[in-house]
Amino acid sequence: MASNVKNLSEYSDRNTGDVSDKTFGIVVSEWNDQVTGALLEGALETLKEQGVKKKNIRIKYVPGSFELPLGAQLLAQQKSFDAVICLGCVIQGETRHFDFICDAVAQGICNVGLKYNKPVVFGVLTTNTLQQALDRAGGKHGNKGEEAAITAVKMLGFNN
Ligand code: DLZ
Repeated sequence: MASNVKNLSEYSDRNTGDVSDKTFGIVVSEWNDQVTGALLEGALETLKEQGVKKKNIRIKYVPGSFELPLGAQLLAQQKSFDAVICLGCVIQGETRHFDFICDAVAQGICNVGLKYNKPVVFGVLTTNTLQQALDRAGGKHGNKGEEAAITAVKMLGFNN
């Protein structure tokens, strides 16, 4: 999955319109909260930079990434949210649990977006080690929470 473009937050300004009146739900997994807390910080900082008002952002927590799709659905079904951002971190262990969680979460989040016709962003790190996750949550590989936020902003501008 590697590419020359490493950070979505450095993508073009295409589709980044005025989101100052848009509303965002953010669902955060409590599992690996050192990482997901950093992803949340990155997402919030980016939304602020894009002009999103604090009162237009609602943060909800779920126990683990497996619960992100349901959390996302509970927000997405509300007309009051224009976009939902899901933040999680699944780290490979000794069993196949990782594969089941990652597959279910990716598919589940995708389904919510398609069902409700609104951006539901997959801001979930799926790494082999905690260090790889930290590297992507404000470390040497940037902050994927920022990228999740900019993805939501760009998708809101899709029809413009
Ligand atoms: C159980 C579990 C394990 C082993 N690992 C992770 C993980 O690395 N990241 C994560 O977000 N959640 C993990 N979980 C919890 C599951 O996502 C879920 O909360 C439980 O299986 C209960 O449904």
